[in-house]
Amino acid sequence: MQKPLNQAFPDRVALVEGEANLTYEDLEQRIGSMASGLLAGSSDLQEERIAFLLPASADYVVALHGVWRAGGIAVPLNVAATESEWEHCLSSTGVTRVIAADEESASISALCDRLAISLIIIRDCGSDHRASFPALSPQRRAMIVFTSGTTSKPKGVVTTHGNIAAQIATLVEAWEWQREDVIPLFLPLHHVHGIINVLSCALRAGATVHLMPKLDIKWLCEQVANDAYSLLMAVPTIYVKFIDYLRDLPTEESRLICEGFANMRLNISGSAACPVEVFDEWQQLTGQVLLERYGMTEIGMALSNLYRGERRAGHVGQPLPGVQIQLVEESGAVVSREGVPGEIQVKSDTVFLEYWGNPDATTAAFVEGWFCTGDIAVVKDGFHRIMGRSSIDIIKSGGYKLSALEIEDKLLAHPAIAEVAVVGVADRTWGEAVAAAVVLKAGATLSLSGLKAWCEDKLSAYKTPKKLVVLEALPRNAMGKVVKPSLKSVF
Ligand code: MCA
Ligand code: AMP
Repeated sequence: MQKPLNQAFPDRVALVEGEANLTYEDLEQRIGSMASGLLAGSSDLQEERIAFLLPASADYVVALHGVWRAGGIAVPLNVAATESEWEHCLSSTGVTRVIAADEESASISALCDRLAISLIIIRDCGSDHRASFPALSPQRRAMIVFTSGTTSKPKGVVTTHGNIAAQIATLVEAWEWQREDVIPLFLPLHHVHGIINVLSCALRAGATVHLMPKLDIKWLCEQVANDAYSLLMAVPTIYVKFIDYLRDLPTEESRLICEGFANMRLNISGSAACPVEVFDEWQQLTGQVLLERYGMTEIGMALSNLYRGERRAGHVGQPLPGVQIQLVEESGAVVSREGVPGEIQVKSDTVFLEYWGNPDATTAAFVEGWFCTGDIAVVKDGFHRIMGRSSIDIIKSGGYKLSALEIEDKLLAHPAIAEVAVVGVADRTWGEAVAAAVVLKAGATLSLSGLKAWCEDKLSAYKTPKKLVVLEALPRNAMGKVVKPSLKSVF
């Protein structure tokens, strides 16, 4: 198993944060100090769950690798989540310590007190007394990332050190990561896209990551015009935002930025379907042929268009190195010819170990060793095309996977709402936008802005409905179940 941090080029810059540069050597030092501090005299954290609430920063990287090196399980938290969302992550995984930055610590300290979890400020974590670190087998649990699904509460996806090493290795090989690469990181660091595809691949390759706590299109474009980056990885929503920004600029300014994009070696899109119009517009503007790939929190990346070879619009390509894929029809038969749709099932070292504390869900997710993704695909000329998901209750908005059931659960507590059904409706920017159909209690009224304000401390902002319709009754079938496909047309 390869080490997650490249140690062959100590003098190279690993991280750029604002004006500060951290070399691989600096980073190594800080991680050693962090791991020693966390161990505090013990020899192995023995899979203790340690969460961290840190924006994209060198501190985040130090905490992640510090926990790993000391033998703990890293639980990265969404910095923009609400207290009840954090509570679920912390309680369901038995987290014992939370590492936070000064700024974030105030927002989580009451919760930590209530749950009897110790809250440590990152600058107080390190130790000058260098410990010896445990040897970590590939089977050891390394990380828990939360993913929404067909249950109302997100599930904790456990990956091992071996899974993570395999997820990184397949991408470093397929996309030819090099130590000369420079990549901006603006994606959230509580999901695989940001953690593995960008941060971890770069640090494995000895490349440089420019960390930014938030997406800033204008600033990024200025950097691109100066040829600051060789790689870009983003969700389709971000490409739409770039396109809109570039189209609004004076021609000469836009041309300079587009040239910067053209000079990069690779632009990748994933986490949600990239519409063909976005693929085409990006190529027209920048000359870059987007490389689209397909993945999931439970499996890392599984399918990808070729770095060297055809990249087909609207398709996610072929299995990555070391990843086995089969499509399975509803009957359970494995699809044996092109053009027949089936559920994507995956077998690979990249596939997660388990849902934390949820053996039933783990068992249900596998059939004969194959992980069942719930995504339906079809193959044409060897290229996979994603056709949809088996569950209408999963919504993909701006790359985030949202559970309609989780949102319904929260909205039902609203004093004006008697019944609610949430669906995702097609949206140019977000891919799918969260839309809520409600039946109100007698005499009650409700506006979209009122609903959004009420949701503020209950749901992360990106989960709150962008559309609201009030109905006399929800469309239901003979069994009394809401007919969600017909509801979509209401919006
Ligand atoms: C922000 N808003 C959103 C979303 N993001 N609404 C719906 N869906 C979203 N994804 C809303 C906010 O609530 C706010 O609403 C308004 O947009 C502005 O918020 P802001 O934070 O300023 O927006 P932004 O910075 O432009 O964020 C958009 C974003 C972000 C950068 C596209 O959503 C993002 O980082 N998405 C990527 C998520 C990701 O990495 N997913 C990977 C998971 P209001 O104005 O009403 O308050 S999938 C994965 O990991 C698998 C393995 C895979 O295949 O990659
Ligand atoms: P998550 O559970 O947040 O990791 O999201 C994984 C899901 O995102 C997959 O199961 C797919 O439904 C979707 N997804 C990821 N990449 C793509 C893609 N390129 N095209 C379509 N859907 C995608």
